[in-house]
Amino acid sequence: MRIGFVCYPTFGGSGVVATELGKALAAKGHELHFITYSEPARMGSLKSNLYYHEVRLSNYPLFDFQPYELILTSKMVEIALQHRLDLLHVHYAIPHASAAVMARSILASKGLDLPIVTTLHGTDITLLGKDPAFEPVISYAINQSDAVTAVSNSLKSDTLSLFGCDDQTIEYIPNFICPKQYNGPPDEELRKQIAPEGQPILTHISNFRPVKRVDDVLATFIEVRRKIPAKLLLVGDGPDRSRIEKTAEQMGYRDDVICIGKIKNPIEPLRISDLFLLPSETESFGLAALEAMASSVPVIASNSGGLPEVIENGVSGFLHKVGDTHGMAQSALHILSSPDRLETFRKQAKARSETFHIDTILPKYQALYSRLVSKSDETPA
Ligand code: GMT
Repeated sequence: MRIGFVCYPTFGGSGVVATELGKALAAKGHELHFITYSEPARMGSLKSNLYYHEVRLSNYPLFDFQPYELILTSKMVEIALQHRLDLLHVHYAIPHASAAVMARSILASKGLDLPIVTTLHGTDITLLGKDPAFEPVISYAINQSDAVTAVSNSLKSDTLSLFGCDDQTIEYIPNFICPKQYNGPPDEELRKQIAPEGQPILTHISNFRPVKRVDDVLATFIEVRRKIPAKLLLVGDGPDRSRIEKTAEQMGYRDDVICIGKIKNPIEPLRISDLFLLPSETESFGLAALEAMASSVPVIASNSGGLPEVIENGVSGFLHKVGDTHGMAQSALHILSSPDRLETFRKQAKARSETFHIDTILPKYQALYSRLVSKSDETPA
């Protein structure tokens, strides 16, 4: 099959899922065309049936704001015609789904029938979907897509209640991991740099947006640190990063809180971690938590959104109410206070992550694509 993929090429979970899915499909012999404004962060080395088409913005002086959606739409049309695509799979509703709906209409006028799959990832529904500035467009694009998938049951039910679609419209296909990527040994040098005296390392990885509640990460860590020696490793960047760094310093934890900023591959810091903290306000799935578990790192998280579908409370980590940093710190101390218990949680986290093995999830996407493509072959042009 020749498949077009549209996603955010950045470090966000939706881009990671799209890139890993595209790479796995290419490895199965499909021809994959990524249509994005820069090369997806996790793309790695190019393979013969994996292509990247850049959406280049115009610098026409009249535009105060670039009409990105229109440029993207035109690029989708161009690539679909040039490579005779069988299907277009867009990740994240805004503006990818609405651009795809328009591209499909243009292509139909040129005799090409191109089914669209839209995968909803979270904030496109839970934050932006509620915003009247976007709601009518998202609603239309979801209802016009040939198939819609959601990465958790929680996101599926949020979408159904926000947009009033019927239950059959949205298929639940969870995110996944490729376990072999996580199996290497920890970098002991790096571990020593972060925690020279072998202190436990608590890690948080995110885009440091308010929805991640990074203040709660710090509050949880400080409560743990008051009881035992420990280090907090912060990975990523975003609006709340410098405030958190300043707060850590003002509270006297400058040497214990290490911020390494954005990195391409989060697996290295995960491999040297003992616990992962994800106290988000909401999280449709929590791919970062799944990646931590795949690296044998138990997770302390909030029990919101799709997180309880990923982390089993008391088994692969612990879940607490949003904002309950005391509970989170107690759970962290409970796990860290016994090496045997930590080892048990590590094994359980790893085992849980394997239920999201790509080999289980990939066939669900392939089945969906086959259904849509065979349906479009039956439809007279
Ligand atoms: O978490 C973010 O803000 C990034 C966002 C994205 O679109 O990349 O992540 C969302 O999609 C991920 C992949 O499906 C999910 O694992 C994250 O839980 C989801 N984020 C939220 O719902 C806040």
